[in-house]
Amino acid sequence: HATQYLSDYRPYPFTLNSTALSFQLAPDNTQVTARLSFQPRDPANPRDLVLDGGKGLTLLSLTIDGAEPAAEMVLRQSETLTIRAEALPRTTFVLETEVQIDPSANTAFEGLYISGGMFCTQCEAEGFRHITFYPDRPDVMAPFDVTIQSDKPVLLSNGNPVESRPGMARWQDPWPKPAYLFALVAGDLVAISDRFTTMSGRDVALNVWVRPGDEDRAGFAMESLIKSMQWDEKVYGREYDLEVFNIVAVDDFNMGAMENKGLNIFNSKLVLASPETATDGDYERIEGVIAHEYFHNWTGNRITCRDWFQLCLKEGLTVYRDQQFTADMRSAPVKRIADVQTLRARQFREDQGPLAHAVRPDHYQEINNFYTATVYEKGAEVIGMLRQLVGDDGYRKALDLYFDRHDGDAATIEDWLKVFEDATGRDLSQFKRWYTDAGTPHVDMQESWDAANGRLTLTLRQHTPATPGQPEKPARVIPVAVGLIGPNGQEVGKTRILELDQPEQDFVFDGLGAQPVVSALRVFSAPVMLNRQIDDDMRAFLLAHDTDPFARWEAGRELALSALTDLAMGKDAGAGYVDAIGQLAGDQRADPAFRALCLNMPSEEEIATRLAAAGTTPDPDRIHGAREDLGRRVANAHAHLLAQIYDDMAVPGAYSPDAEAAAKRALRIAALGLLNRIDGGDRAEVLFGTAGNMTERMAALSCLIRRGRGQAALAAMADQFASNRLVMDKWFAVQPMAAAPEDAADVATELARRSDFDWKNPNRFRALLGGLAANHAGFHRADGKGYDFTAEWLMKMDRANPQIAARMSTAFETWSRYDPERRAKALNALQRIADMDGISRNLGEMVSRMIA
Ligand code: BAL
Ligand code: ZN
Repeated sequence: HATQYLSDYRPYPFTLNSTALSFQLAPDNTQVTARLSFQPRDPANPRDLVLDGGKGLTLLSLTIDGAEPAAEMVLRQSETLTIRAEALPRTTFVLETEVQIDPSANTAFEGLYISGGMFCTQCEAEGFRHITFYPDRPDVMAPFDVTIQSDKPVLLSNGNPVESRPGMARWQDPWPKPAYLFALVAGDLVAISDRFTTMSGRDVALNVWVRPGDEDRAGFAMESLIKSMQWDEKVYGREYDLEVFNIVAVDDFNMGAMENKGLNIFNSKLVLASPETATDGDYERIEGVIAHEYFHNWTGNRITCRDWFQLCLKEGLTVYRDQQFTADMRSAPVKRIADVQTLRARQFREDQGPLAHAVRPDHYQEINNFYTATVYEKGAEVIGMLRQLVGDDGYRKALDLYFDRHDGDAATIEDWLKVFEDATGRDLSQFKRWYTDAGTPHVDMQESWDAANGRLTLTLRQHTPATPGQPEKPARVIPVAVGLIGPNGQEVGKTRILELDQPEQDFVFDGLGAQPVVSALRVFSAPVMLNRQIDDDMRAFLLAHDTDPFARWEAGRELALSALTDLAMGKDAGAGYVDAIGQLAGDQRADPAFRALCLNMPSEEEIATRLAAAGTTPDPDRIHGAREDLGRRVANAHAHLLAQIYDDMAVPGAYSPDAEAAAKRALRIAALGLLNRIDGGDRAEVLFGTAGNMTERMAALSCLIRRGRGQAALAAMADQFASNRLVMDKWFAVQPMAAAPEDAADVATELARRSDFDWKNPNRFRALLGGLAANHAGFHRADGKGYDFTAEWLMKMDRANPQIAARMSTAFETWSRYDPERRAKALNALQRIADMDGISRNLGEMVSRMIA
């Protein structure tokens, strides 16, 4: 499979003035007519017209300005259609093609496909080429005019509706857009509707379209949309720009959701919610993803990407924006801590292994493999750093300039950095390394205290380990936010941002009366691993006194991680953590959400990542044992307090997904998880039977499974929710996830035999395989059963849906950090995948990178 390089970018030799599409929908025989008005960019230098077009397209007819070209002027290859320059006019011409496609055979869910009887599309990144022949690249933009003929009652596309009668609808999108933002939906749908008046007084019709019967679960999505529209006007000055905004929920969807212009398509799990079926986490994700897709209207659609190497231009920025939104809607410190946890669990893990890549990669085989935590989450972190370096005013000026200067453009990271340089005068050439260089920097901090002069010197050193293809990493500019806390627990001075831009640098703090405790990397000011000399007493001091909520949480985290890594290596540890966590748990002044975050111990995966970063081979079974042991000790030491918390945090009355009630439930569940280690599962059993919301029921179910007494609850849930796919996805996921490590792979194997393991549905597949992968010691079972089960299913899925197979193959991304026996078994499984006949470009690239 050919590798694409950023350095090979060339503009398309034609401009596309307009795109008119006409669809005659039928499940196995849809006809698509495309009328494309092209203009050669350089008439003096005639060029072939090369269009993308997948294997599934059958060309029925082709004309240029109404006439058929000679047969030898048209060349069909497996993924392209070329029309020779000799057959093309030197000025504007219209190419008209008619193709036939088979949506009912489309199990890859790229292009036009059918989900539950409804036609729908997914075109990002390169799905449009499976609909018709087209220059399927983000820098070719045109206004679209779309006619749909179908017997389905609801027919939707991008833009504004201009004509509609039974069996037919026509839509026009005046905003030039690339093909990846095209969408079409045709189905038997119902809407919940509302209206929004924009800041300049324009009236917008809002609809959330769902299957009949799901209307009562769509209200929260609509509320979230309206909040998003208000927020983007207030915070970024961005106004919506069409007469309608449609959201459609679809059961079979490869991604979470998609920002098609004016017609966002969502995985139904990110739209549908009711207290009986959705958890607090689901509600928060729905709010965040509705916002994310809406925010793309400006950061992604009005300003799009020149090429797919620039994916982080829209994704990093839009994630940054949705994180700000959630921080404003809920608790900013809690959101920040949660985002750091996600970053470490997914992105640090990615950066540590064979799949490490830059935020802006410079080569790929299959772009769908680069919708990663690095592009998205680290891409957002990079923007957070930029903001710290230029300040809030500088950030606002730069963003205003970005929207002014690049509206309507297909832009690059160079364009993005230039607006910051022009708006603030700051040179960002060194900062750009955050975009071009992969890997998580390690920052070492040393303190030296000069009592005679009241002077503290911090020596910071940076080093970034090699990543595939990038052996040497020059120093970057790293903003390290530092605060000082006096021995009495009082803050000394303000938080300072130290700009570390050399391999090693000293930073001096003068005029200090006594040696302070350093609070380092406040707000997690840079996505780095910080190593410092610090003992448990200092950590406990910071956990008690730090005024920066992130740093305070981090101190507790570090206490836990140092205890857990020591225990996993057979050392005696944990006494300091057990004491400190009891004090924090009982601190009534602290926000319940914050206390919950502190009570949740680091995951086994996180412990493994920490050990590997320190050069120790992680042993999954010992890590599991260490975590169980420490949890039991916390529960025994603070049984009374935890029981009190469990009782006090019960939220009376009707369920509400608001942040305050969710925080109480989070703390209650954290206490339950600890108590469950010493009460045999009795509390969980009561809670499962009485809880009026899915948040507590799922927590109780997970606890019961952990105690080996989940059977009755599982049966009851399957009975009650057999026809609710989203709840059954949770049911499939929780079993391998909460199973004892020695049972997890067998549990997954049994579940895969069930008739309702509808594996071609991406959510169901992700539930089962993701559930097993989330059970660290279960997936890495010493006999290789977890690896074999996963490999078999990846190979099966690859034949139906290569994107999903490739995405889920990341279960293996850390394989090389384990012991030789596990490594041999994992490699063997990966090798079997690599050797499979007809492996897709998606899975083929992932596996070859992992075993390189
Ligand atoms: N653009 C793909 C889905 C998302 O990031 O919004
Ligand atoms: Zn996005």
